[in-house]
Amino acid sequence: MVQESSKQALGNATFENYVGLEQGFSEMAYQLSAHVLTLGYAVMLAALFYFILTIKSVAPKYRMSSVLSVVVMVSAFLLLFVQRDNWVEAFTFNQDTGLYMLDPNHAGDLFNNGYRYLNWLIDVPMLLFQILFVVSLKTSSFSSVRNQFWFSGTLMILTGYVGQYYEVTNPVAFFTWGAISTVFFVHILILMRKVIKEGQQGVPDQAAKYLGTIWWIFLISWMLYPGAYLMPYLGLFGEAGVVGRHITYTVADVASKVIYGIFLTLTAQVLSKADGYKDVEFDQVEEPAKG
Ligand code: RET
Repeated sequence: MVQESSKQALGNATFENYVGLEQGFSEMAYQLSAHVLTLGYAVMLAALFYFILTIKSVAPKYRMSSVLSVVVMVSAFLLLFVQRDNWVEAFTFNQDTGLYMLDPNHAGDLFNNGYRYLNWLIDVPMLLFQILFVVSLKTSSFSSVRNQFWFSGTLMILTGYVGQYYEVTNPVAFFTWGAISTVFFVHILILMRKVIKEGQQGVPDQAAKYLGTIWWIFLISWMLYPGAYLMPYLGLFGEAGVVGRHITYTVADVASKVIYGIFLTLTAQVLSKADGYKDVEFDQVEEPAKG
């Protein structure tokens, strides 16, 4: 699917670079990619304020969930900022073709999604631990679930990180590493389902409902990442695939980090109220002064 001469020039580079060298990106595809990457880090910064400003709306025992969201927002903001920079630096406008292209004599970095994978090494364990500070486990042990989340989360990403280097040059290595990564992913899904089911027992209806929504947000958004990994094999080896990957990652990032975190905050607010917690800043305003 790619020219042999490009393989010699680009080696293990990801398919974005092959498309940039052989086909180029139209103005729309290039700008849309840059804008989607920018939207990603803008959302992380906005959501950072949400998680800081709502921290006192939940009882102290649930606040670690907000703290972990803050950690995730800061690390995702920085990474997505760098990722966007990497995109605009890698391709330059070519006046002869009217397209943004990879210059064969290009001196800087090629485009690479590796920053994302390394960011996930921080964010995936944080996102998995986060829910353990909101739900009360009935039969499973907190430390055992935490360690399994950490183990499988880390190995899922490291194996995927190795695999993504082979997406153009060595499909066998690409799919083998991808399959190993998927084993850890399935383990995480099973564990998360169990955590949510246990968390739904004995809590107010509204909290159980929110936890049900969290399961679907989690399942769908996390499945988008392997979808983006497979993008060059989905019949989209061209600018549509490149733009499609940026959009997929951004939707997945916003859902798996921000929307998931907001629903955990909402769940913790319901549980806090049920525990008799009153938010000093908001609740006093709502209730008229007595006397
Ligand atoms: C990889 C490699 C191919 C197989 C599978 C993968 C799964 C990745 C996932 C990533 C989730 C990332 C999140 C980041 C948030 O910051 C590594 C792409 C199954 C599920 C939630």
